[in-house]
Amino acid sequence: MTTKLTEIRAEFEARLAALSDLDALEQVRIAFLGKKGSVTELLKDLKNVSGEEKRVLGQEINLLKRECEERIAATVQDLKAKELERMVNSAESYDITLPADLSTGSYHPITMVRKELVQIFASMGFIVEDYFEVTDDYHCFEALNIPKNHPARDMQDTFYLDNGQLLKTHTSAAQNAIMRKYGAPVRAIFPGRCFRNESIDACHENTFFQMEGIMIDENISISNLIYFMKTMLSEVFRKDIKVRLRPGFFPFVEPGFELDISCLICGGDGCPSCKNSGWLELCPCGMIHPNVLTAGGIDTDKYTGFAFGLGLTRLAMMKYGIKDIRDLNSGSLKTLTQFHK
Ligand code: FA5
Repeated sequence: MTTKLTEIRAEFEARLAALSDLDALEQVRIAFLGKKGSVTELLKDLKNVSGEEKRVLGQEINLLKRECEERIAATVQDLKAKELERMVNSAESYDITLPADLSTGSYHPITMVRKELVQIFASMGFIVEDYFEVTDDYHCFEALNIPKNHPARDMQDTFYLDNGQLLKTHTSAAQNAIMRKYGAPVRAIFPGRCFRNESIDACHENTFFQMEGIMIDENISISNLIYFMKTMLSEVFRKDIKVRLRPGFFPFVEPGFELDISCLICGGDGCPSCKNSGWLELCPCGMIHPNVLTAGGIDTDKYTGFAFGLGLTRLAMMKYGIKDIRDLNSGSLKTLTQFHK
């Protein structure tokens, strides 16, 4: 058996020295250490030996097995390093002078409407701000005149973190921070991702986008609000669309409105995308409540302002004729790339 052991060791070294890739190395591993490999067979044959001889041989075979394993692991590293070197030095390396392949990748429909809206509002003097997705109770509710236990909280259940923070339910959560950052006068929009713990259907998602806007200055009135909403909608849709403005309650505005558009999927007849009403709630808005201005450090004797919270995801649905909101979070390239211009 000792002679056999020496022969196997020599054969293993010879085969290792002759191979040049990982596939061949795997074959060597199977031939020596696999279920029916020669080293494994040696170990099985030990059962036919007894006493002191069995102990000594057992140690020698296990030593050979360990040697083979270590030699294989080292050869793997060696082969990988050689392959890398070959790729770096060969024609497979990048030619950075080649033109970019612009066919790969496209903007998500929500990104496309967001970019368009940013352009529209920037041209009207609005600054564009960003805000966190994780915030706290104060910014999401209390600073917006929604104290604890206020019934309006029922409309916006969210996801709470162990540290007491929460995922923002609406972009209005940024109002206070923006008022404090810029003071008055200010015109700002702030698009962002929102989260709600609610059942999803063709027009409701648990993760969706809104775009908030505020304008605070001397003598701002509902006429200014209506002007900006009309301008925004006509620029986004570039066609006449039916709009209705009706009273709406939000504790952070007074008066408050719901701005709905006639559903562009069914033409107003009613379908799952508009909950069969023919209308889609798109952009609630109103005059900022004095309590909210005060919380943001704004002098309410001098300044008034309006705010709106546009449903960006729903706007993308209407603009691109997407019947089911869930398609927008689907990650399906087949669905999402077809809107790219
Ligand atoms: C709000 O979130 C208020 N913060 C809006 C606001 C801002 C009012 C400033 C007044 C002044 P509401 O919950 O209605 O309101 O949501 C606003 C819009 O976001 C809706 O009209 C709708 O277009 C969109 N939206 C709301 N919930 C969802 C949802 N689950 N999935 C998709 N879009 C939604």
